[in-house]
Amino acid sequence: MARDEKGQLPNRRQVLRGSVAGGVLGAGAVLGVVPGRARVAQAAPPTATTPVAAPATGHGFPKTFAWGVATAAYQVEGAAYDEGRGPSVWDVFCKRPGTVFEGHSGDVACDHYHRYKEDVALMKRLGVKSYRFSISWSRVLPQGTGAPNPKGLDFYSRLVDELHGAGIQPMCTLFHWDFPQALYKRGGWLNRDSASWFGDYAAIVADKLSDRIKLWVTHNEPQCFIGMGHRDGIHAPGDKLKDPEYLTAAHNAMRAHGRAVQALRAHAKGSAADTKIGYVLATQVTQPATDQPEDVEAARWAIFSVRDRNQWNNSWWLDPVMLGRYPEDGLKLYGKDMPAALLKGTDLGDMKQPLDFLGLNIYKAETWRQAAQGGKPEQIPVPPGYPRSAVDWQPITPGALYWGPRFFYDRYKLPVSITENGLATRDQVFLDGKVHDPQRIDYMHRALLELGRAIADGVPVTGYYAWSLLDNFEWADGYKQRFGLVYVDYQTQKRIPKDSFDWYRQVIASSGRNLLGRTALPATRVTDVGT
Ligand code: BGP
Repeated sequence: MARDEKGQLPNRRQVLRGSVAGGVLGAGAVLGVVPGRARVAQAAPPTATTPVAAPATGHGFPKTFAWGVATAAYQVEGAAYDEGRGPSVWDVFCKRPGTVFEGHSGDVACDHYHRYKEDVALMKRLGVKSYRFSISWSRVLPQGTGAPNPKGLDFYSRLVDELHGAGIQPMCTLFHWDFPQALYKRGGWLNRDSASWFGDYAAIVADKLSDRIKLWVTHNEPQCFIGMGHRDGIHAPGDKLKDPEYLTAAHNAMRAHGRAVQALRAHAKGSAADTKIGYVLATQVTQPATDQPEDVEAARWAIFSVRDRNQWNNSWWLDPVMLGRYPEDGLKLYGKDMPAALLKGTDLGDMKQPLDFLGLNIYKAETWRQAAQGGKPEQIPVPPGYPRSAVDWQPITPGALYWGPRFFYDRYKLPVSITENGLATRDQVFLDGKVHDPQRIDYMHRALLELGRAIADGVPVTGYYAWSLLDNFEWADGYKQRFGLVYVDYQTQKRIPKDSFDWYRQVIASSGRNLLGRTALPATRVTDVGT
């Protein structure tokens, strides 16, 4: 596995750092929040940024809640060379030796391009209300700009029709990392024109599909495609830019987001009020070690501070887009490495376009507390043996689904949608022909209980999209990691719904009500050792 410059495992989602805090947490316990224990809003006086707690019902999923599943084009479509699709940076990256686990690529993936009807039928059986998918930019525009490829656009048109036929609302992500190779050759995100390239692409997609798509996302996780792709070099296109260039690429990606929002609003058909546009972050969530207000504020400080020169912070990627400014601590940290030109002109205003929701991809949380009185916030490390998924960066921390939505809503005041949440496991087909994945069920159960609690405490959450519908091409991990509710045999393309598929089907059918009282969460706070 690739290691970073310090010789450590790559910090995919900021794997919790540091040494063990002796005995603060039993290894089998899970960092999270215990329903029924004192809630923060009860323990602490509400502050200007803290929503006042609604009476705790333990469940808050509204009738309109978008129970969903998510995928992304390069991870599931395959058909990489079919019907006029142009190459993306991922096609090229995968062919470079040593980049992706065992040389895997998305050439075939789940063959969703040819099997989309079967996959939509699976979603219908699952009962999801919404499906989040992404469009391959280079399938629609093989050169990234210029003449569209009608066959590429038609594929998405047929997919959207199929979804509507199944009563499933599409949520379309314009960009989920597969940047057109032709535009990369023209400078990629370092080229200021990248903003208008992306805006023009958004307009073409809106012209074709906005009569049937009302939910839009511009970028998925800019931290990953810019940070991991252009700074760490462990994702496509595999560049290792120095900070000034890395910050320029990030800046242009956020300008592109602004352009795309403008283009979507200008080209969307139907009533403007029906068009809902969001931006999706790879969130780095923190949760407080206890309900005490000082720990809550330590966690809040940590979630929005820019402390290290890497992409794993939230506010560098959100403040410009939501508030029209870069965070002060980040500007101080980068100093002269932040090109002064980026702060001049109208760029920041252009990035800040009105949005309808903030998309949060939430997989885990760090735990923070205030040290001794007058001390600084500090992170509590994950103890040895702590529960983890099959990926290094994912300790099991369900409290992320409470504190993440709450902190992000407090700061940006936008409704949030959980655009991804899920667990990687090493699934297999058992002797009985089924795929049993109790860990995924337990993970999602805990996560949804916490999310329901956030809603009950007043955070507007519009939907939850499980990552993922299908096992798929997990980027540099290839097909090693399985995140799906449906198992995919990549040799035969046979789909086998896992146990979690049936479990989620029942959750959706009951609008989340059957989550109640099923299990009491085990003691999960760092202060609850020994239970
Ligand atoms: C998110 C991506 C998804 C998916 C998921 C799983 O960052 O938006 O595309 O890949 O993470 O994580 P990973 O593939 O990095 O293990």
